[in-house]
Amino acid sequence: MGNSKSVSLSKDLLEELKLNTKYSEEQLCTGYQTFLRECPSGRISKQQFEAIYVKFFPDADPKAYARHVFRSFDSNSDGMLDFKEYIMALHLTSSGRSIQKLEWAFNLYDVDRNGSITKKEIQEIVESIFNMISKEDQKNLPDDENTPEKRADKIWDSFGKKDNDKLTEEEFIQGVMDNRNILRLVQFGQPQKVQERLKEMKH
Ligand SMILES: [Ca+2]
Repeated sequence: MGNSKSVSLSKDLLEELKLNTKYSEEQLCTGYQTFLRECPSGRISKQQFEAIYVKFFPDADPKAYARHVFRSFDSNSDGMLDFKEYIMALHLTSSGRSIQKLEWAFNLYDVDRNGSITKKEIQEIVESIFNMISKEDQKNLPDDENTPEKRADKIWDSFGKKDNDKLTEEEFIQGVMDNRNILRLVQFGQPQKVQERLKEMKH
């Protein structure tokens, strides 16, 4: 097998990822081997990234959400993520309210990347989150948040904003820190399925 040289993660990158994520050295190293097997170029394309979501949400339509997540990590907009960005995506999309996760959530909602969030941007992301929830699960949502419109209204009201106002990053992070209910509304509540992807990489 002439081409079987194993490529390992550089020590610097490994240390950086261990420091900034919840993943162990073993998970990161085996994850890297699996990543290289599936993406031999060392980078994952938007289409491959979407395919992961499609695989884990067969009952829903996760493509729009996957595209938004991808956009929020593709800082130079070249349509590719490297291993570091990919791992950060897995890490930051899991629920929690560390500053790092909230900064990412702000970037997710700032669709046009102009540094503030409008109500329309909230609606766009909330709609993509709704597409991830199966019709069956949507039936169990409370009355005032069981459509994308209602949920976006509720979020916008919780921030104390009027329709044409804008939300800065500081206001967004402060609002979510102060109010667990906003956190629940802005996050996608089922990241476990995507997280399973990394566990799979253990083999
Ligand atoms: Ca914006």
